Amino acid sequence: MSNLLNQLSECVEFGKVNKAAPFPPQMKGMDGADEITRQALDTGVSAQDILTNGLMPGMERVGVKFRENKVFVPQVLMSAKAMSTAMVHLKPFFASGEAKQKGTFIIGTVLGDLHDIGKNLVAMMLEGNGYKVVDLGIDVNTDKYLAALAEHPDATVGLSALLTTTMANMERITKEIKAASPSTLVTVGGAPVNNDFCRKIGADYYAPDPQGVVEFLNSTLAV
Ligand code: B1M
Repeated sequence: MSNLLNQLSECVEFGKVNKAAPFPPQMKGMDGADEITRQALDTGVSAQDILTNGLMPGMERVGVKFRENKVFVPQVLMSAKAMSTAMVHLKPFFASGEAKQKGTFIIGTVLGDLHDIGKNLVAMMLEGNGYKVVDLGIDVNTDKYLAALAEHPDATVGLSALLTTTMANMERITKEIKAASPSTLVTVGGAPVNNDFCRKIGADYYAPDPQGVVEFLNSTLAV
């Protein structure tokens, strides 16, 4: 069983989606996340075990390598694809409550901002690390965040901004979320954002990269 989980970690780490996938070249012809997840379920490994001890360690290694500039956006996207291919098989178990997720994270790119590549990476990395992600997309106003919070009151909220001009919206949305729901943790990120700005606008945490968000949530929320 641990052999299958190790193989699965490697599929996520190196972005091996399925047997037919030519990427990465060194794993050509080998089973990928798709086949190995099915084999693991067929041999009785629980969805929880597959997520916690197979997929998540692989995604964590990718997050660290990405932070250290040892891999780049395309590799992370392939890892996320391998991860989501595996998750298709696991979702029915999570939906049934048989397997637990670590917490819920609501994420969106703020009003006026259409950049979503970084936001998507954060979302993928969190899913890969066992969190339920509610992705509100781009150009997200306060009402949408608050509507999502009404559905998921214990969630942490993440705001992404890539434009200096939309940092003002990040500030306004953070303040409006905090006014409506003072106990909600708000994390912020994106190229023009930094720790000083985070403090100035009253957000709780600034993460420079997806792994930073994962580590923050692991240290504050994880059960
Ligand atoms: Co735009 N754009 N863009 N753009 N774009 C930038 C951001 C810009 C720096 C380019 C430049 O001029 N050099 C510049 C902003 C300048 C500024 O504000 N100071 C810019 C501009 C000006 C514009 C337009 C205004 C251009 C125009 O129309 N005149 C326009 C604005 C549209 C709008 O949003 N309203 C625009 C449009 C676009 C495209 C649509 C063409 C496209 C976006 C496509 C898409 O996202 N689907 C685009 C792109 C691709 C870029 C660049 C080239 C790349 C951005 C990117 O995806 N980077 C960018 C220049 C550059 O960065 N080289 C640029 C890769 C991504 C992985 O990084 O998003 O930083 P990033 O995410 C990182 C971290 O920031 C962090 O994690 C990620 C991984 O490390 N992170 C978080 C992000 N969100 C986080 C949230 C967190 C934590 C971490 O917690 C919640």
